[in-house]
Amino acid sequence: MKLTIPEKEILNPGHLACQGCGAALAMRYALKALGRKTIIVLPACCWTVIDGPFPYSSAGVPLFHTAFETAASCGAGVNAALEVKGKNEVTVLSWAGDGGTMDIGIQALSGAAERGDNLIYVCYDNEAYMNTGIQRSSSTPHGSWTSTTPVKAFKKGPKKNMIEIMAAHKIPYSVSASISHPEDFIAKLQIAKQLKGVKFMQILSPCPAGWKYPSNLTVKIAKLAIETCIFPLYEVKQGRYKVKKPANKKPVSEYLKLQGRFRHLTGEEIDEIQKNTDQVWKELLKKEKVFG
Ligand SMILES: Cc1ncc(C[n+]2csc(CCOP(=O)(O)OP(=O)(O)O)c2C)c(N)n1
Ligand code: SF4
Repeated sequence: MKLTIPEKEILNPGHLACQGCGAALAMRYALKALGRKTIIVLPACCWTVIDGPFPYSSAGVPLFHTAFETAASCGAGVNAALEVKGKNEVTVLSWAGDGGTMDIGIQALSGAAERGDNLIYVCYDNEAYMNTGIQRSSSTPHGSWTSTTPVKAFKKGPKKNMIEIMAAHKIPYSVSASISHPEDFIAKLQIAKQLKGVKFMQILSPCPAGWKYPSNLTVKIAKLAIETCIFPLYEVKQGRYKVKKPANKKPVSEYLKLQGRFRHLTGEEIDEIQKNTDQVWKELLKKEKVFG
């Protein structure tokens, strides 16, 4: 059988992620897309642990551990140093969780985008601060349990829309991706590699520990997120929108019911989530029509 993604493995076995970790799969695919001439800049997050202790790094490429809020500025600095040395063939990949991106790292990321620094920034989105015990982030979706939004006071309000925030900076490429769609993910990173400036990508990375589901369901859940349009797959390239439409749009309940973090939701609350999802989806399709 011919593989549809690069065969070569760069991420080594023996990493320290939980079984079924979407973020580990995301990195495996990212390295297949970008190749060995990559330097990863990593702030505090689950991936700080996943890579393993020196000298047993699993990433298979140089990896710079930096402070929580500095993934973008540190990536920009590494890239500037590479440019001075004339090493233009090396890709800098800032790789951070949703907490390190949408909350604590947003200032550095906005600054890098405004300056036009050259880097690929991937936010692996597991929708909470997983590394320190499943605290809510601004990417936690409405209705979700977390350790800081317990069942009676579950997370209220939508996820922060980081793709639109980054697109508003007029960067060349702001996109979503999913570990359930590796060809799409890899193709998007290969496009990002060719463009100058900050290229932003948010990849949905299900987390069995934090989302409370059996570890064999990771890919299924990621796929359902796309099929229900609760996490739309789309790109904004040079201001132009392109949206992937599922063949059969499924009800959000199919996505929610597999995850313990949504177990407390009533039928009415699920209907509300469905209504909001449909509204956001409609708005996105409208943007594609006008700016496609
Ligand atoms: C300034 C600062 N505050 C808090 C911490 C503690 N800390 C380390 S990892 C982490 C959670 C990271 O969450 P996220 O970025 O979403 O990545 P994930 O753990 O989900 O992979 C926190 C709060 C820190 N290292 N630095
Ligand atoms: S807590 Fe979640 S994101 Fe972190 S390593 Fe485990 S499965 Fe992956």
